[in-house]
Amino acid sequence: MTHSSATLPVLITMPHSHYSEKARWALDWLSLPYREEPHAPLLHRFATTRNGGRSVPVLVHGASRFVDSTDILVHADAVCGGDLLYPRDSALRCAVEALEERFDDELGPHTRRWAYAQLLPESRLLRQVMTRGVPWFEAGLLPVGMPIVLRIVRAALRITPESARRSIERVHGIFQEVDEWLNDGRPFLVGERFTAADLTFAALAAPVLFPAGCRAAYPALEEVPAAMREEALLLRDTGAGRFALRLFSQERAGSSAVA
Ligand SMILES: N[C@@H](CCC(=O)N[C@@H](CS)C(=O)NCC(=O)O)C(=O)O
Repeated sequence: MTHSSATLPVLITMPHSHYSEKARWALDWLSLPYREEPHAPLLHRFATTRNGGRSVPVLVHGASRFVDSTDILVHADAVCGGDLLYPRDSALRCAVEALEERFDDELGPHTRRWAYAQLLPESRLLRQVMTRGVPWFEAGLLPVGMPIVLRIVRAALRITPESARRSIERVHGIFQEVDEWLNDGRPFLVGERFTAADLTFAALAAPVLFPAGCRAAYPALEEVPAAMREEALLLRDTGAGRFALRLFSQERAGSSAVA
């Protein structure tokens, strides 16, 4: 597929966002060329609201705007001919959509809350990952804006030691469920091949696994607080954790992003 720069889809992201990694992975996996436009937190709102959204990712494709990661995957799959991330078979497609929604609504918010709770005291480390690839003036503003960003994140995600503990318990619960599904030896969550359900599970589990191959900006596992590192190693060593790491190593190869 050829795209002139005028029709090249633009993916608006934040460097450390796992929902952005979900959309980025889908575009890469489908080999759909796009240009990524990463923004620093808070400043991302100038780009997203201009395009009718709030959160990242947002995909701008010609005259169309997709302001939710699932809508981006569905659109990209259709543009590439369909029956790729979403099976054409309606029963299989329903199963994929149900799992994607479940991971979007439960797994994503809980991995994010727990990861932020561990990293909020590590302001320097967070600033490094939050500015990777963003415009220079946004990177320059973030040191000044960091205290307010951290305060907003803590309030918006209702982060307390107690809520962080509940979130990691919920993550363990979902991992256990996925372990049980995989126990029958199935290679993927739905059907015989990689789908949006697998991709969504692995991308949204990334903040607790730090997988090799993940293109969201994360600190190296050696740099994070010891308690976070130990939890990540524990989760990596579960059936669901190993499954997510395998998906990153087998299904997250090339990038179709255009510089
Ligand atoms: N349902 C949305 C959730 C996206 C989301 O929560 N994005 C976060 C980053 S991981 C965000 O942009 N938060 C800041 C904001 O809402 O302005 C999707 O799937 O795209």
